[in-house]
Amino acid sequence: MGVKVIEQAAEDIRSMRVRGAAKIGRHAAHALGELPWDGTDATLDAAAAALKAARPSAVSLPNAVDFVVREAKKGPRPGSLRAAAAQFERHAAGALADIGRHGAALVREGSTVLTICNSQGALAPLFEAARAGRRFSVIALETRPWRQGLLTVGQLHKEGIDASLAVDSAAWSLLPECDLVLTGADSIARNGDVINKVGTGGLAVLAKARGVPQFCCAETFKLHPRAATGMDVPIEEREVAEVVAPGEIPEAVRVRNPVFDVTDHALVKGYVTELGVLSRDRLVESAQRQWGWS
Ligand code: RUB
Repeated sequence: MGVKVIEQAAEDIRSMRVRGAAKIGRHAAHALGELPWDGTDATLDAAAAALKAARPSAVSLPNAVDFVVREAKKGPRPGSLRAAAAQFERHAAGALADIGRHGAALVREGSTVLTICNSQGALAPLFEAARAGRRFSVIALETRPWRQGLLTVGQLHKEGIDASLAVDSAAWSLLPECDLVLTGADSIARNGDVINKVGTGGLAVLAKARGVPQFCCAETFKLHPRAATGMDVPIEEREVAEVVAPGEIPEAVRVRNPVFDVTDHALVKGYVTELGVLSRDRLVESAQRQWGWS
């Protein structure tokens, strides 16, 4: 049973039944909290390693796991594990609410916001601005191949926000109608480069060329303590079947399916975090202080 709860959580993350960087961090933390721990380092370290191996690009996963393991080992065993997991989960929920609060000021009355993929971090300011009574529109890019944009428009519609869906390649044509781009992050390197759903980096280039500011909305536990630049973060490449059905193209043709990309920090106007809307220097410094990284 002990290992089963970890194996199930790892499979949920690998299969994308649970997806989105913050959610996978929270899911892993929760699973650790459920582990009937015998109090030994070896059991906890094995569970942590299994969870961390589930997906490679979102540092929220190892950051969440490492936090829970570190705190659990400090406390009275084995009860400290559940408490550490709950602490991370509480922090993550609070951080998302704070991102909403800080980011809402960027969403102006009558404006149009473009977003990509399905990021709870990017949605939080939109929900908060709508709750404050502001009216605005959101365009969500479809986000091939998983089409997470459909989830985004569904969530926006439920909150009463005017939402449109567009294919990814329409970004250039639609950006002149937009005032702001909000994206999430799976990881943020120490130089401020953002690793997020594939298409985000190209969108940033287009937004810059169109003069539309792009902000990255992310909890500080998305900062990658070991990545100097975005190039140090492994980019997950997933199965062919996510892109084409069997028989749709000749078998000899290779299919590439990198699911994240790197946005150059120079293209990011600011980072909307639980600590406020930060410049990249403040982001790194604040995240290091918050999580005790050197
Ligand atoms: C999701 C994705 C999201 C970030 C941030 O990719 O790239 O933009 O994870 O999400 P996938 P959040 O669908 O492959 O997991 O702000 O919810 O943490």
